Amino acid sequence: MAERFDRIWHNARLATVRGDLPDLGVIERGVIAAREGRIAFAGSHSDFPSDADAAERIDCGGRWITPGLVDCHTHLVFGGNRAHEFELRLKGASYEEIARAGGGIVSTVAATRASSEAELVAGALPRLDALIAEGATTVEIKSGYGLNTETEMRQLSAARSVGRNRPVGIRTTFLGAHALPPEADGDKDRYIELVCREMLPAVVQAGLADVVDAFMEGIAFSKDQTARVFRAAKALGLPVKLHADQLSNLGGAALASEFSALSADHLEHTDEAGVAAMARAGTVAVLLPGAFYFIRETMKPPVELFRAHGVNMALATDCNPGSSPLTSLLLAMNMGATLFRMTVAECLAGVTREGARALGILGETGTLEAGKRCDLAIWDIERPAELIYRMGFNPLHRRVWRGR
Ligand code: DI6
Ligand code: FE
Repeated sequence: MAERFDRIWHNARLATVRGDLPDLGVIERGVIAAREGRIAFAGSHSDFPSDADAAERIDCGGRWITPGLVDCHTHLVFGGNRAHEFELRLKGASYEEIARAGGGIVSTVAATRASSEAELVAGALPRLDALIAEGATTVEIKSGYGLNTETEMRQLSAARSVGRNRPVGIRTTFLGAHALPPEADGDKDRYIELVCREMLPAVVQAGLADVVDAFMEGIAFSKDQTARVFRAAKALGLPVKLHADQLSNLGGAALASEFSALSADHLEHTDEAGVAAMARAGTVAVLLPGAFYFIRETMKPPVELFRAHGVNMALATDCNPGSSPLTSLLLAMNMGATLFRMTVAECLAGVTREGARALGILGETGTLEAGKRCDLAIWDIERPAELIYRMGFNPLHRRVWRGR
């Protein structure tokens, strides 16, 4: 009996991004076959059964297929925006002056607290649509603009809701330890207590978070405070990740590794000891060139050291209203190459396989392999480098999410 599939894509070139194949794991005359939303076959035309049967056959006309893209670090759900603050900064105002005048992260917290869940969803959908239009099939969304139990939960609930409104996989991350809310009166320890004792258990109880994140930085939380959040997360059975060493080297990469974090993110100021710790723990380095560009950072993440120590690198948008109002993974790849000197293969793996690894879902998506969800991006290009080299151009032909 001929093998039966729901859908077959043939006459395609595959960049499988499989970890066991060199570079992009290219298969020149490739076929993908899907059954019940999963990849049943991804390989060479010559290995595909010639009598295979399918409800639908799609001739890709020689186009390239990559895994659907994964944006593994976003703050996509928030109230308002900070365009006005951007204008003030262009006129010479400093970040501090703006913060003192009620701007900065606190203004986004105020706008988020003042937004209903429906308003948060309505604001986030156009940003999510921009990512989807470029082939994203999985997007991570963090809380962290509520900073009280009720609003953190509303933000996460809105994140889950945008996922029900669009054909895309959403992973949610609780980032209660993002900043100190104004009502905390400068008492960071007391706020962290609230995060660990009240917010985190409530969020977990409601099933609203897949992972726990924190912002470890001079302007945010200390190593000790971050460790308290991580211990609370581990006690509740959740994996962790960290905004680490973005503006200064406080040993964030090493702390994240101590807790076997899925990823440590930003990492502009990480030193070799931090990189070595990440390598030992298998923690992914999530690089965020949009934030590097937008805040005009000059310190680059230690890409050479990540390579030398065998630390996997992901790329993401860090979409947020303050430091990276970016909704393009294609542009994030271009910036990863241009600003950080990542190779084409590293950039593409960064928004597919490594993004999935950074979310702990590499078994489900991120490469073209039998058994994984059939999440594909089909591109009108002649070679994969085109995805990275052009700026502001979208060559997506079709996107496939779970086989459709
Ligand atoms: N790092 C950042 O760059 C953003 N958050 C973080 O942890 C800034 C967020 C904002 O300014 O709204
Ligand atoms: Fe971030």
